[in-house]
Formats: sequence, structure tokens, C-alpha cells
Amino acid sequence: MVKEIHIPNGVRANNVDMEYFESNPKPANLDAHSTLARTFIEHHAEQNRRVALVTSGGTTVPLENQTVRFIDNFSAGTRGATSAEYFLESGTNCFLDYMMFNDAGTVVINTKYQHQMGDVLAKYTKARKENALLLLPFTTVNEYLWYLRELAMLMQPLGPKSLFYLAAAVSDFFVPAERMVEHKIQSSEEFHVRQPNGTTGQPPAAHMEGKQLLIDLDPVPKFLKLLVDRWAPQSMIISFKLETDPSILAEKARSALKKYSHHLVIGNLLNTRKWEVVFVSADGGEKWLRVPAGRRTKSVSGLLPDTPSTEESREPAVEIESWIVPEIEKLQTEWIGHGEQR
Ligand code: 9Z3
Repeated sequence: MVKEIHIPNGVRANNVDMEYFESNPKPANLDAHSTLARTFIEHHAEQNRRVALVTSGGTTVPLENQTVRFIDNFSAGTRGATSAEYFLESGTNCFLDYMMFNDAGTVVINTKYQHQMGDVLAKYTKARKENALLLLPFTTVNEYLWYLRELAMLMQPLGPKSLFYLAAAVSDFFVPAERMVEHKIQSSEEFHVRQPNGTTGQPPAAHMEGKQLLIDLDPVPKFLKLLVDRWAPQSMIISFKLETDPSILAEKARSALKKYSHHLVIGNLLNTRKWEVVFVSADGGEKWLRVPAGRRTKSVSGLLPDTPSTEESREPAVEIESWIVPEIEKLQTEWIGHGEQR
């Protein structure tokens, strides 16, 4: 039986987040993306399916309206993309592993992997056919925040069947629209001008002083708090915490969980993120997932000799996401079973 699904029109504003969303421009593609997402979510809600929002990649902070320069947060996008594959149950190996150059220098499928490649292709085709995957690109932190709010509101009717898996590396700082200069900041002193910025008369966030570029960034609003408390109160919410100093990772993860009261923080270190992660959960539990070393690293082409068999030249034996995602699925099953509300 097809259930009647009600998806709210647009997003409801409230005083705390209104400030950000009132003073920072709505992305040009938001309405088009919202329409695509609404159709996608309705389709899956009608079939009583779970829907996961997986964020992936970095978020940029433009320094100029007509952007030449921007600040970026590191992320290759692998965590999000690979996790999405496992959520779709289509993850096996990277496509590139299956390919090689033949003697004529043409890329061909390595016969050894014909079957696996066929498997991945079949699963990908199935995901596309069943409309199981919707890709919505974003670049700036402003786009990220607007899309997250919009999609969270659209996913509300799914209740605990909606999952937020926040793997994107989100900037903590940004240039508010009202302090962003219009044109490229000039480095040579003879072209220095105090550029007009908006109508507020506030000093620009980035300007030259002598030979120095000075940048004064605002903190990004606490969007996770808004997501948990207001935009997606019934959803399962998993965030990632990226650090470089191992001595503070677990503590930072615990602190985020305490602040935002969501379900789980997955902590990882920049250099070991493909090898190990720590699950920090609301009950104070701390669980490490560590994958063993696998085969030696080989060049994609297969033409270069193997690198020496040091620990650094080895790849993880499995993609760590193939362990993370089933754990999350289990947690969500419990969450749905309890029909809980925070
Ligand atoms: C992560 O920690 C991701 O696991 C990585 C993945 C970015 C390290 P790659 O894309 O790397 O595979 O190269 N994401 C960071 C999440 C983040 O920025 N969290 C914010 C925070 O903790 C808010 S959700 O404040």
C-alpha cells in the first residue's frame, strides 16, 4: 500500500539559524536540487526504505565574491564516496584496481578481475535503475549549510529511517557575505583599494596591509546543534571528527557528542584515516576499528615495478568503510526498533 507522504514545502526558519540564512545568499541551484531530492525521498518513503545522506569532500571558503582565492578544508572525498558504495551494497574494490594497460598502451580490464568488475558494474547499474543514488554537488561551506538544512527538512517525514553520515570536511570559519569583497584582492601596493563590501559598511574580511594579506574570519554557526535539535530531530546522526594530534582525538570526539547529543562520532587522524577509526558513542563507549595491512602498493598501470615492501607502501587489506557501514546499519536498525526520539 502506498502511504501518503507529506514533505514540508521549503524550510521553516527559526531565530538562531535565521541569522545565518538571512544574511548569506541562497545558492543558485538550491531550488533545483531541492526538487530532485524531494522526488527521490518521496520515491523511497513510499516504499518504506531507509535513506542515508552521505556528505563527502571538502568545503571552500571564498575570499572574494568573484572568487579567485579561497580557503579549503582537506578531504579527497574517499570516505564519503566509498561509504556510499557500501550503503548501496555495491562496494567491492576500486574500479582502477581492475584495470591495466595492455602492450599497445590501451586501458583494458584485467582478465583476472573480469568477474568482480562485472559485479560492480551490475550493482551500479541496478542502483541507477532503482533510483537508489542521487548525487548533489556542493563546493562552498555556504552551499553545504543551505543544502544540509534543506535536505534535512525534506527527510523529516522518514523519521528514524533517515540517516545523516557527515563525512565532509566542514570549515569552522567563513567569510560572511556582508564582509566579502567583490573583486580579486590585489597584492601589489599600487593597486590597493579599500573595496566596497555590501551595504553594511563593515570592514572587509580580507584586505592588504602593506605586503600582508590579512584575513579575519567569522565562526561557522553550530550547524550540528541545529541539525540535531531542529532540522532532523528523529534522524540518526553520525558525525566525523578529524584531528592530527592523536592525544586529543577521543577527547574531541567525546566533547562533540556531549555538545550536540547525537548518536555517534567517528574519530580519525589525517595520516591513518584509511587504517583506523574510533567510534565514540553516547554511552561513553570507545571502540577502535583497525584494518590489517594488505598487498603491496602497485602502480595503477601495472607497468612500474612494485614499491618496496615497507609498512608505508602497503594498503589496508580492506576498505575500512566496509567495516564502518555495517556497524552503522546495525545501530540504525536498533534506533528504528526503539522508535526513539531524542
Ligand atoms: C572526516 O573526518 C573524514 O573522515 C575525512 C575523510 C575528511 C578525514 P577523505 O575524504 O578523508 O577520505 O580524504 N571528516 C571531517 C568531518 C568534519 O569536518 N566534521 C566537523 C566537525 O567535527 C563537523 S561534522 O566539526
